[in-house]
Amino acid sequence: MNGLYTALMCSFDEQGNINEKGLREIVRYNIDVSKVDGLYVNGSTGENFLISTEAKKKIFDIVKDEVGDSVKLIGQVGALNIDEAIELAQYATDLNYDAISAVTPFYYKFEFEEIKDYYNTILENVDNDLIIYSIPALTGVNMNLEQFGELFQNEKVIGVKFTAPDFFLLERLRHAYPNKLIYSGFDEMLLSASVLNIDGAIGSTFNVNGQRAKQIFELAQNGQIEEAREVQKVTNDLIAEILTNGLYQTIKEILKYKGVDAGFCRKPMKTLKPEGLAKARKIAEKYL
Ligand code: NGF
Repeated sequence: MNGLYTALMCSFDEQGNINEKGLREIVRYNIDVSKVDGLYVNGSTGENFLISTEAKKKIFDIVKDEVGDSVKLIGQVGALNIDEAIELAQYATDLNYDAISAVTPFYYKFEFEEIKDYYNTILENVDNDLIIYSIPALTGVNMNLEQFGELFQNEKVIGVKFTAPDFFLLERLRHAYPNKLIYSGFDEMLLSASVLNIDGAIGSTFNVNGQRAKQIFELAQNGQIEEAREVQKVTNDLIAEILTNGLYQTIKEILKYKGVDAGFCRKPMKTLKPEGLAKARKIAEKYL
């Protein structure tokens, strides 16, 4: 399960329906061009929290059908409705997803014991391994070293997608849990996380910048830090421009520039105006 995983985008039409052809093209681009090691399906980048349970299942189906066993698949199933999370966990498992992942429950300020119960309940109902999806900036859920340790006591919790700029905690986790998988979640911090000996990374910008991300990770693993720093610098120039123009919308426009039918984002995400579209094209021409 080591390596680089694209947090997969989904192609939607202007009404917000899944564009199956476009989704298959995004998958192929990631595998054939970016050559990532795996896909993280129905995460934030997949606009998971904006779509129905049926749509999530359909995306799991299409991606598995397109990928077969060629790369690893992690299915994000986390939901505030725990029955939905279990249903999706079972669904992805039946499709032979290599692991499931679940975002920490958010919105209500859950106590840690409730969060632990959420993960253990999902895992009691499914025969698969789970990766915790920790993204405090979006969920408001901050867990400390001891709390991660408590979640890791469940053997089926095999790791964490660590999307936070807390390198002290990341280093402590790596040191304390050498046998758990740690994936970095912020693409702009990939090198900094890689030198701490993470097992891989999961990122949205890998949809278009996967080759550079792989270089950063591999160079860092080989101790070629100067070279990795240069690639991270270009990557961060790219990410900075993407972020100022609209993260997911711009990645989709770059994919379109590359000939991939990446479609639109679902409401309430905005549609880029002509200036934004022109800017996205300029970014694509400059970096990709
Ligand atoms: O998009 C976000 C939201 N984070 C992603 C990634 O952590 C999300 C990150 O790649 C993800 O993996 C998922 O789809 O579940 C950023 O987009 C990137 O570093 C640019 O800031 O924060």
